[in-house]
Amino acid sequence: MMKGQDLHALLAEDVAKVEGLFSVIETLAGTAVELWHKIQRAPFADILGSAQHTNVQGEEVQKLDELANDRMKERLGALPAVAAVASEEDETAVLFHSNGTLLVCMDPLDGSSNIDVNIPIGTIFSIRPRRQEGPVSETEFLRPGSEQLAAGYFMYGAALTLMVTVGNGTHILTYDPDAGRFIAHAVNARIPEKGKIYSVNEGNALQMPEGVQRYLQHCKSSETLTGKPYSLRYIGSLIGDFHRNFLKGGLFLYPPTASAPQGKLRLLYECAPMAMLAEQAGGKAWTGSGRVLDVVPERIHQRVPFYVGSARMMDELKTFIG
Ligand code: AHM
Ligand code: MG
Repeated sequence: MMKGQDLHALLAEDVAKVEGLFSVIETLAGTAVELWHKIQRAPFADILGSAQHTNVQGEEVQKLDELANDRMKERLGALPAVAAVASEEDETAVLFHSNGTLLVCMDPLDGSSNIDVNIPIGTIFSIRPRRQEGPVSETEFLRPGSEQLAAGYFMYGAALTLMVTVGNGTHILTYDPDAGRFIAHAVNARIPEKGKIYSVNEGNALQMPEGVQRYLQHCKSSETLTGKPYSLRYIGSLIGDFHRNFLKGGLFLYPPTASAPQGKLRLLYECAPMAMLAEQAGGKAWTGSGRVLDVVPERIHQRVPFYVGSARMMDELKTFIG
């Protein structure tokens, strides 16, 4: 694996072990390029704004949420390897091929509230193996994130970035529009052991557990790992917040709150993929009571409290809420 390689060359050796795996990653990438182009033209193409209904989670669906979900499912469903897709936008898993061997979880367009303001949004994905043959059912998704074969996200920002792991390191690629390919520029990327950023919706602080509130006070003190107050950075787009912290070092928190006792973020297609990317880069991901990748989901849209980022900052957090 080397800098400058395209997606296929970069992952070829690792994906060869699992039939159909690369076809899924390649299809996600092709659809992401299509969506990125659409997003750049969104203001003229009548795809900004609300679709005028709510999803299964009671959240307002944006037109781009729908477009991303439909295109991803159309293209994934055409692959024989894909048995089923669990999407944030669909109440139940969409079942495709009973001979398929792979399950895909996705948040087709994360950060919807930032669509209209041109702040990075993205697609998060997780690919899991099936553990049985024959007719596929939604319960097959209820397995821990430690079983993920691959995870990652596409970030639709000024550039189209892909962060991906297939269980052998985390890699960062950027789409080169001239070459029409994703090119690797950070192979086996590492999250700095510590940084100076904490990211949280601090407006909810008074609703958070007491230990988290004490940690947030600590972040503002000179007792931190840097000996100075940390900087608060939060844009409310998980991919953007995670990506910045991954590169610079930092900790992202979405704790439980009085109104959302399990936090807001969903295990299968938000937390577990981010946790795998972080762990593969030397970072840590925690629910407040255990490793994110060990949680066995009970429902496909299950939420978990989520803490992810630099290893030493996570250890520091654990002294407050462990
Ligand atoms: P979405 O999937 O409906 O877009 O919601 C997920 C987003 C994340 O990207 C982000 O981390 C979080 O919601 C922000 O939530 P809040 O506005 O409560 O801070
Ligand atoms: Mg989301």
